[in-house]
Amino acid sequence: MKRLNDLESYWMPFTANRDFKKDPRMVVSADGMYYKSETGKDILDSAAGLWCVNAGHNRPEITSAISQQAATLDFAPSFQYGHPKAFELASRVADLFPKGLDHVFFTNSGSEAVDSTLKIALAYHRARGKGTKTRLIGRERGYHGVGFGGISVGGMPRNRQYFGTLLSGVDHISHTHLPDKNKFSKGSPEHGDYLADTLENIVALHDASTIASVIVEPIAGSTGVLPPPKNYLKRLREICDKHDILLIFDEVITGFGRLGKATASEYFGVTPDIISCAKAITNGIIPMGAAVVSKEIYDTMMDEADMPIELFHGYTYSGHPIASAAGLATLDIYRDEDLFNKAGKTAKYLESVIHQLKNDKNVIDIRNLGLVAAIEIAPRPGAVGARGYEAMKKAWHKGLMLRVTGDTLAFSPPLIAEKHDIDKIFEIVQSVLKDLD
Ligand code: PXG
Repeated sequence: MKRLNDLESYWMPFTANRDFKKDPRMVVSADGMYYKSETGKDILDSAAGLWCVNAGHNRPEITSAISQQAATLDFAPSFQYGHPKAFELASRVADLFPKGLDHVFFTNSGSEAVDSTLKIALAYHRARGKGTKTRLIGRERGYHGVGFGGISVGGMPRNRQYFGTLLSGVDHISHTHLPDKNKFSKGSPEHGDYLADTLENIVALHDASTIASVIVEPIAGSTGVLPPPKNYLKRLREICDKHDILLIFDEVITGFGRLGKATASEYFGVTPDIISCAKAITNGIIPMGAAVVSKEIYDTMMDEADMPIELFHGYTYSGHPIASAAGLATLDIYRDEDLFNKAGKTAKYLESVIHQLKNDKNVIDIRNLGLVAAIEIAPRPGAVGARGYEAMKKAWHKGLMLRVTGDTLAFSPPLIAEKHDIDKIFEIVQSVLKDLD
């Protein structure tokens, strides 16, 4: 007979299930910069949960907005009916995002946001009489969630290789990781802007008349924190303009302050045609994502697409009332506490602290931009990822929640982090590195 709650029933996502269940890392509460483990231990959060709790944990403003909303309007059908908070949140997001990106399509996750951007790109070209523009271009080492659209344009082999033939008509530009030239760069590396030109090769191969869009993360996160080379994104924008290709920035990680501005687009001064976002839009408290599109795209769809429904796409929970209430309360906190600017300042401190680990055991590269940073450690011969995985487990036992991807330790602390929190994170990391063979 099955025992209740023996940990077996839950199939955990992107997790070594068998190993976890032998020695679970279970959290039961959270406040500010800290989680509390099942055994009552404080666990410092160096990852804002999974890059989403930007205002820190347990914000009473958000929890009370949620409970009030739940008691007032628990659910509203998202198709053909509306409720005010979704409209209000859309206006607030449009206001924060770059000028010209002013229409918001709500989803429930980053993966759905990404797939929505791709579908909108295709529908837009078709609506404007350019229905041959159907190819979707991504980038090697890109992470765009786990939907079939996202893994097709994504470029992380293990996220693709088990899942069949994926979408057809997809191609990838080159990744931007040049460790030989750019090792231990602070911020955007010097070398590699020319890699944007690999889009020209793809245009030469397929012809621009068949290409709908290019999607990139402004700074690649899950693949190991790869800030874009200086001038790279501008160059990519120029090539897209030249060939009438939509540029999509996947800002699921960078949206809402991670680089010290509302968006990475604003930080880099490069405006795409569509942005996907999620995570910190509600401070991670409740699932929500969005595709934020240009006026040109929205107006074209309104004027040229089918009547009366212009886009045959949407989710039961698009713009859910409780997520919308959480989003509004979250954006109030970001504004009232000036958290994006605070993050920009803390980023400088983080940069100075993390690069002091340059000569620590096994460290082969350090990368950072905004409140995103990474330490890459040498893989064990024949066991890529093993050392990183052990680092994560050791960090847990020393009171630190640490994200690892392969042998890269990735840091994305909540934007409320103070200098002493950054110091503590890297004290623990240093002691973990010492203990790793
Ligand atoms: N795009 C990007 C750029 C992401 O980083 C997604 C899409 C998908 O979002 P959802 O909400 O469907 O998971 C993401 C998600 C990590 C890590 O530590 C990163 C993500 C998720 C979980 C872990 O690298 N990013």
